Amino acid sequence: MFRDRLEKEAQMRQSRLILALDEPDYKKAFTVLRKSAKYLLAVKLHPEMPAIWGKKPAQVVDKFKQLVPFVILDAKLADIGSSNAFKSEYHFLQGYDAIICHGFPGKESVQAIQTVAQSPALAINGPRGVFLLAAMTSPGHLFAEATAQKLAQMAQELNVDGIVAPGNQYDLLAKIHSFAPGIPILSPGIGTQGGDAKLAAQSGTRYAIVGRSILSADKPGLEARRTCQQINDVLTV
Ligand code: O7E
Repeated sequence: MFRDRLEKEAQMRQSRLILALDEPDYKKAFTVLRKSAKYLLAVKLHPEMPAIWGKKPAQVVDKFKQLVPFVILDAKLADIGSSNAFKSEYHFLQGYDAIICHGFPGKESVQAIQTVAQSPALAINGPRGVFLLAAMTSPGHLFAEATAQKLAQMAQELNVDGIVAPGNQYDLLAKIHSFAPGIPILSPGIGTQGGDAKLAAQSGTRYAIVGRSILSADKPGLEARRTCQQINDVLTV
């Protein structure tokens, strides 16, 4: 499974840090990536970023993969199965290693992406990954605990590669972890959105997704190293 590749690489690289490269200036984005790459397991991109940078997605993915093992697409797919299937196929063909999707359209919609991710043509170098979002970091989000519980249980049942859950809401995070103990959690919300890497890791986060606190640091490499170390202090790598 993709999550085994992710875990193996995390241990080899001694990093569980994923950089959210939300920077519209390509030159700046690439400089931050270059300076922090040594401390990163992956980069997370929104689907719009290559176009914002005036580049083709496959070109961006190829270039970034010379610096980090994985490029994850934050597509937050939330459609019916047949649409999720062709959208995810398009994205995987650009070289992305894993895709993030919503679970609220139902099991079949997530399974449609998993089927594409595991198809022999795409999984030639190992299966691609599917991460399911169970709750969000944003203030006033509508993922009540009961909803997050259902989404986490769905993630466990479908045996997805990971769950996305908020690194700035430790109680909810811990509950999601308890509802799907077998599925690793990837957490945004650390740094600028108030979450603390150590507390998140203690509450169930296995991989941290961090953007602005690294992107806006005077020394992004040092900030990436610091965040990477904070997570490693809690989780043995
Ligand atoms: O706050 P930052 O700058 O560290 O960036 C966080 C990133 O995580 C940013 O790209 C945002 O779009 C994303 N994110 C959240 O902030 N909250 C969520 O609940 C979910 C995500 C996300 O990445 O979803 C898929 C992983």
